[in-house]
Amino acid sequence: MHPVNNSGPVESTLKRYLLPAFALCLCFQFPLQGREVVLAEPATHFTESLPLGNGRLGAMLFGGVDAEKIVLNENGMWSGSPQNADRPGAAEALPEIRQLLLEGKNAEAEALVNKHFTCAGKGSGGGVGANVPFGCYQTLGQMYLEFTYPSEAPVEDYRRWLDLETATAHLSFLRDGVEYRREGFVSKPGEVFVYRVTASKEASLHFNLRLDRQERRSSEVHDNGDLEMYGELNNGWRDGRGVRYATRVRVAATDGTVEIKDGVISVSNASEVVLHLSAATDIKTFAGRGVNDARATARSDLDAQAEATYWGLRADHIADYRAFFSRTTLQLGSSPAAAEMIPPTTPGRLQRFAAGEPDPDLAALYFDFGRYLLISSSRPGGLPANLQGIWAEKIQTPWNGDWHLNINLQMNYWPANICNLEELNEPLFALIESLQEPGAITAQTYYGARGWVSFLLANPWGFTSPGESASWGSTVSCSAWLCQHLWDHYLFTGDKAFLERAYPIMRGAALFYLDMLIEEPAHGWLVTAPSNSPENAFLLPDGTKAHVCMGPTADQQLLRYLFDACIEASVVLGEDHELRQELREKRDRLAPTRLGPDGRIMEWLEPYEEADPQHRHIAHLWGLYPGNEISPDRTPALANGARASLNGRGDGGTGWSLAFKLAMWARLGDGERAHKILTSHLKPADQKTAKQRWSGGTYANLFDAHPPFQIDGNLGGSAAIAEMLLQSHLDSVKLLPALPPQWPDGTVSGLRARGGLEVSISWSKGELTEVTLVSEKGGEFTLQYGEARIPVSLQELEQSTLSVDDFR
Ligand code: FUC
Repeated sequence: MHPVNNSGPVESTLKRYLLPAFALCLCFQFPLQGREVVLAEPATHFTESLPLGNGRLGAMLFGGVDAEKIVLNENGMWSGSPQNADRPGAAEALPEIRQLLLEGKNAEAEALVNKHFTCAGKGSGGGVGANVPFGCYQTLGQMYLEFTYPSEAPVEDYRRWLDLETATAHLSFLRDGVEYRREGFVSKPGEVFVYRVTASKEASLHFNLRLDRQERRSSEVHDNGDLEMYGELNNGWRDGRGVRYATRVRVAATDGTVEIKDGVISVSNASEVVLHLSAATDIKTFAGRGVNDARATARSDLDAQAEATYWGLRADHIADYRAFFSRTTLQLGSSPAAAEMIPPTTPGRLQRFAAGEPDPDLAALYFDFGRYLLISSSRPGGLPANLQGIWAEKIQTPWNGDWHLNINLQMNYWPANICNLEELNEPLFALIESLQEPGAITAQTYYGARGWVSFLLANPWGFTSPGESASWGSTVSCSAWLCQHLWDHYLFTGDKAFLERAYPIMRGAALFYLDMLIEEPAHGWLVTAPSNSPENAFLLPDGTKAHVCMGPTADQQLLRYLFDACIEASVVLGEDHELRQELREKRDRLAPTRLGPDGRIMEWLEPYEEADPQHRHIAHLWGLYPGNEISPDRTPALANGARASLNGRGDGGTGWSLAFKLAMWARLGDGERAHKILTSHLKPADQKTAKQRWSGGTYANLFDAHPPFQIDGNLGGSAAIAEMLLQSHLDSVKLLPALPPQWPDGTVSGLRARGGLEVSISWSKGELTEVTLVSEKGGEFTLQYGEARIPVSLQELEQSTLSVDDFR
């Protein structure tokens, strides 16, 4: 065993503080960069607003001087309702579909899938489902504050910023010598949005406040001065009676005069106003939480804070938030571009970075912004972060703001474990759990199979049926992909109690695939059928375009992972001896990942030509990331194939596609190429011109552009940056596996590696200087830096520091 500098066990209560403290020491080496998203103008669009959230309740602040618009969100704002969308008798079509596939008649098979093997009813409504039973995640509404000022003098020193260290949004400006300030946060402990407006001179604040929503709203002014807006969303059926919501705002403190008339709260002659806003819906979350009476809850949430002071609420909020945020820090050195700019606005930095000016700290800011977004949009007991997290400005959110299961939802949760935010997985796990029951009916109806399955679309109403079009809705491996998160969480945490909960879900998913696999004639391999390779089309030898196929590579990799995971889990838990044999036998017969004649990874069982060679989806490289069957270390030929595939697909793409490519280049150990993709990922996206193009980029407020805004690219981006610094998907903990030359000096603290390790690394001139490990449960680990591998043995809660010399 290599000698290491063990500093002995640490108290578990101290553990959470130890690594941030370590990081703080290193900040003397690298001056701490502010963690702020900064803008110098009011927002004209929500992609310039400052988003706040406590996982459930959200707000986006626009910062207008005369009119402040705050878009409100609550993550239960879902139209739609439960429905049975499984197509009766679908299984009768299965033999013919399969026969056509076996005969190579994919286009004919696809026609049958479209006719008999899609969902019944309107499905997602073509992604525009606000008024069909599938439903749509939608905005709660808007709060407007319309100000009048004692002076019309010009506005000076306007600045607004989102402080990621405290999850607070700020705005300040001067007018006629008076300093006006606004500050807001959404408190998890207090379950309210708190907004404070001040002026440095007495009696200078005057505004009217109102609530609004595009549809389905009623308002009421209450005797105690509260303003309430409430309503009922469309359930998608004739009676239209769906989720009920309410939001309520109260002037909690002011030294001014408050009047309420005609649905408007008027505040005048104040120097300080504190507002509290609550919101509730009567939806039930997958964790079984929810309220029966949204209006009563909105009121009681405000009443519960009646005695709370602004500073008390603020302190509790910051403590709650920092318990997550401060677990990890990343410093990538100073940023000349940022330092020169006064004020250093975020859109300005994005522009200068795109123009080629180095700004390593921008990557660190982006990394932190993703962690911020996950903490603010996914909390235990709530619903999972959707396509826009919790932030939606319209009734009809793009793609219904739902949970897409062929990359998007999973990508949202990529940072959870590696970025030390493991509890935030809980809403995802609760969703997966909830899919078993409806998914078992889907499995039976379409395949006559045991177990459960879910296809691409998920909503709060238990939708597990295929989508309404074969081209995207027939991917059959989405539930396997979900299960990867269960097993990987166990690998990260070693939490056996969690595995006991997760294994039956994984097992149910595996049973479905065990029953539905068929043998393909050319090699006798077992393959899924029918399915497709996420959203890509291929050309048949006669030039016909088709999507539906058997055994797309993505499915095969996902099933191999799932079967392996179930085999291992059943060993850990000492269960299912017989099933394990069946899994082993069928696992070994799954079609392997292969190289095509052109040296790329084959996306399909046949070396078809892609209809769109630069298609954004790259799930046939899933085995490289987030899976682990392709790696430069163990399968160098396949890794070369993956490289060729990525080169073929090109370095462009939608936001999430760029994040995916970033993670893949990190896994290929190519820091320089990863940095190139990151540069594309961070290129400024223009709300006005980029709308129709699928070109990726980053908006002024750092929201990821698909376009439109889609949060997966943010969250996947953070995970991929972490993956450039630390990897643990094979048999070692790899330090700085894809460090780009643009980040010569830096520190990262509190990342997590599989096996319950917390890892902090510092480096200088592109070389590791020190690594500190804290082991949660103890164990044997192999640390790898470059080619050097050293074994490390740690006791429970033991901390150990190694220097670069230990690797020489
Ligand atoms: C899938 C992707 C799109 C988009 C949508 C929400 O359909 O192919 O790019 O991310 O989900």
